[in-house]
Amino acid sequence: MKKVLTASLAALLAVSLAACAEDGDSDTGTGETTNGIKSGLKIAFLPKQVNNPYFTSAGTGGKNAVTEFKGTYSETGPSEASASSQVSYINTLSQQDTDVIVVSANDKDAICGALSEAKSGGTKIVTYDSDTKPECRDVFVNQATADGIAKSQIKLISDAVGPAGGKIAILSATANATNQNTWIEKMKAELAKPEYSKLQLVATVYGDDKDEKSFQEAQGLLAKYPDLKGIISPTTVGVAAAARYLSGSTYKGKVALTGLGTPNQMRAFVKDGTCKAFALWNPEELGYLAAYAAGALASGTISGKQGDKFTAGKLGEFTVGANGEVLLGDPTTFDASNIDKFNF
Ligand code: RAM
Repeated sequence: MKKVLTASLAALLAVSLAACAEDGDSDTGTGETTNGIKSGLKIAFLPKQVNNPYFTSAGTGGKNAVTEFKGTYSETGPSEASASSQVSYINTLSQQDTDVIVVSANDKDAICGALSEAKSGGTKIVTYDSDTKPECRDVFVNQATADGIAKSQIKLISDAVGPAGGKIAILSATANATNQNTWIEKMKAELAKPEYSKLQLVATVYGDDKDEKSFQEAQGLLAKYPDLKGIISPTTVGVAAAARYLSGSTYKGKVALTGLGTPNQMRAFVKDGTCKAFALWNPEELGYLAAYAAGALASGTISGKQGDKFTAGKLGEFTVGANGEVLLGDPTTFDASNIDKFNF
């Protein structure tokens, strides 16, 4: 009798184990977590470049999210943010049957073909930070509206330069970066408004998101325009390098600096008076949101069409907007009064 019972128990166990295996390896045995995201998804982050603290923070957020919904997180990418440097990574990731590639585009056109191929092979594509063409991805997770970023950058430089105005310049990242070029275009439109008529944009230069090159470009701007009144650098690499140059030069405190920077890289320069104020969103939250969008796409709870809704863990519910865009929120402005409250 005992033998018979044991045998039927074993059979029962085998049946339920088989059911679990079919559904995937989630805790609930249904293959889904509470956010409706399947467990076991392979999510790969592909930043513009791997050795940039901004993308390291975004990666931390991405990893936290993927861990929450029990997927496998990985990060790979080039060390230089050049136009076509991401293509071979995209090809490899799609050959490895990655469920979602989460990519910040160095160039909206250069990666489009590789992304489209990956898509036709079944990989979902999320862009974050810097978009490709809408038809080459499923969803773009945008940090803040381009309009909002541009308005805040121009207001910050105008306040820092003061009412007399004068010559200003932009120190950007790479010449092909989708995000940078959108912001520059919007900043130019903002500068055309009557309230900014005393500010004159004399140059836009590119530091390629390389520290040394950005430093040299900042130096070059002052050599060419010794009467320059301000620099806007909408890149975390550029603004930190320009701050380092200005802070060690005779221009410290005379040439205003603002941009998009991380509080940790800019803290010393706010304290020594090189930069009064700058802005940024939280890159960790950007990565976290992008990972949840990736999970929702790969689980089929969203397709990327306008009106689709998903829950991004602790950040709450988000809705996909026009052109498959999901918006994180408003950027924060950092200055001496609040910079010590942030650690990224
Ligand atoms: C750099 C990169 C990134 C940009 C930030 C503000 O890290 O260029 O794409 O969004 O700066």
